[in-house]
This record gives sequence, C-alpha cells and structure tokens, in this order.
Amino acid sequence: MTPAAPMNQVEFEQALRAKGEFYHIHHPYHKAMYGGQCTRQQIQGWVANRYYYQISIPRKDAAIMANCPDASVRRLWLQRVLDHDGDNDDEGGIEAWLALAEAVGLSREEVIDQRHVLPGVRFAVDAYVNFARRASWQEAACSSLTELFAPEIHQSRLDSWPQHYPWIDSHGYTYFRKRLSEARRDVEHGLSITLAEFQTVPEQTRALEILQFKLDILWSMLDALTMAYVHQTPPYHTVTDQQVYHRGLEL
Ligand code: AHQ
Repeated sequence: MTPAAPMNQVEFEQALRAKGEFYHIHHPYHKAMYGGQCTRQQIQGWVANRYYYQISIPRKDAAIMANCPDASVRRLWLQRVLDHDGDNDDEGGIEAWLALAEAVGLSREEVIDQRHVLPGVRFAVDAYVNFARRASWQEAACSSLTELFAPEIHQSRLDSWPQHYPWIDSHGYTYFRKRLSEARRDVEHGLSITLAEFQTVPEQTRALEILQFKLDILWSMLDALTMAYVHQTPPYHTVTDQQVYHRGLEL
C-alpha cells in the first residue's frame, strides 16, 4: 500500500536502518564464520571470492564519480577509491585483503588470478558495478548504505576469528580494522546524500528498493559460497572437479 505522505528524515533513516534485518551478518555462512564452525577451506574460499568484490569497489566508486557533476561530492567520494587502491601513505585495502589472503594460507597469485571466484559471486558483484555505471550517482550512492551495518560485521570478525582460527596470522586482520573507521565515514556521507536526494514517497520507496537490491547482492554471494564450500556442490561438480569458471572478460 503506497504511503500517503513522505517520511521525515528521522523516519526515513529509521526505515533504511531497519533493512539491517536482511544484512548478510545473518547469513548461515557468516554465522558459521564468527561462530568458529568454518573449515580452513571455507575461510579460504570466502577470502578468495571476496577479493573480486574488493577490487570491484573502487571501480564502482569511480563510476559514481564519473556520473556526478558536483565537485564537492566527488572530492569526498574520491577517498573511497584511495581507501582501496592506496595512496602515498597507505598501501590500500586491496593490498590489505591480499595480506588477509596470505594469512589464511592462500597465495597472492591464486587470489589475483581469480581462479576460485565462483560464477554466482562474479555475477552478483558485476550486477553492483553495472548498476553504479548506469544508475544516477544519487541512486548508486544510496546502494552503498549496506555499510550502515558493516562496522558490526567487521568487529565481529576481529572479536571472534583470533580465538576460533588461531592458525590465521593476525597480520591478516588489518583490513577489518581499517574498515571500522572508513565505513563509518563513508556512511556519514552516503546517508546525508540519500536523506537529501530522496524526498518524495516514490523516491523514498525507490531508495529502500535499491538498498534491498544491494542486500540481495551480499546475500547471494554467500549463497554461491554455501553451494561450493558447505554442500561441496560448486558449478559443474557433476561433470568435473576442475574450476572451469570464466575469469571475467577483462582478465
Ligand atoms: O570491505 C567492504 C567495503 O569496502 C565496502 C564498500 C561499501 C560499498 O561501497 O558498497 N560496502 C562495503 C562492504 C565491505 N565489506 C563487507 C563485509 O561484509 O566485509 C560489507 C560491505 C557492505 O556492507 O556493503
């Protein structure tokens, strides 16, 4: 039923935050990870697959900047690209993710060449990047608001992984620590844009739909990982034990 009047900013922010109910922190794969029930292979599979998400984030953010005519927004959004790609002072999140990969026993080479990236993960991540390329910069900014819930998930790893997975070198946790402050800063900017740019009932309804789209992306990535690393039924498991997946059409 279509609401009669738009929500005020407090109500709208509450409605966005209520979507946290569907955040992937509640996915069985994540609950097993911070519950200490994951095998080494399930942790490695998650790290190797999430690498594709991590290298796609700065390209997603660059697409938003390319679509945005407002220099004051681009100036702030640029920091997200540097957070991942690095700058003179900081090697960046992608390098930190590769340190996490080595800490869980993967080689840089097998992560960088994306041999473990499952089709379902790749399609979900590509859907996010392609959305950011074709949507308005405001709608793409709104889609980053799953980070409203991200500090909690990064903290849950820092709190639980060291005790459950002592075999993981603690140097690998740099990424999660980095994101605690970066995510909070990102959300401040993304939320201010969303509250300002989505004012009417149709706009606010659309914003909530965009956030659900991104929640679906995160959830679907873990569904693909569950098929492969929990049920041992990766794509083509009935015809080969090789990882024959396409490596993305840009490699
Ligand atoms: O490491 C993550 C990250 O850099 C980002 C950027 C942001 C976006 O622009 O969509 N979202 C995001 C997320 C990261 N980590 C995820 C996790 O579970 O570790 C959470 C994810 C998000 O909540 O969107």
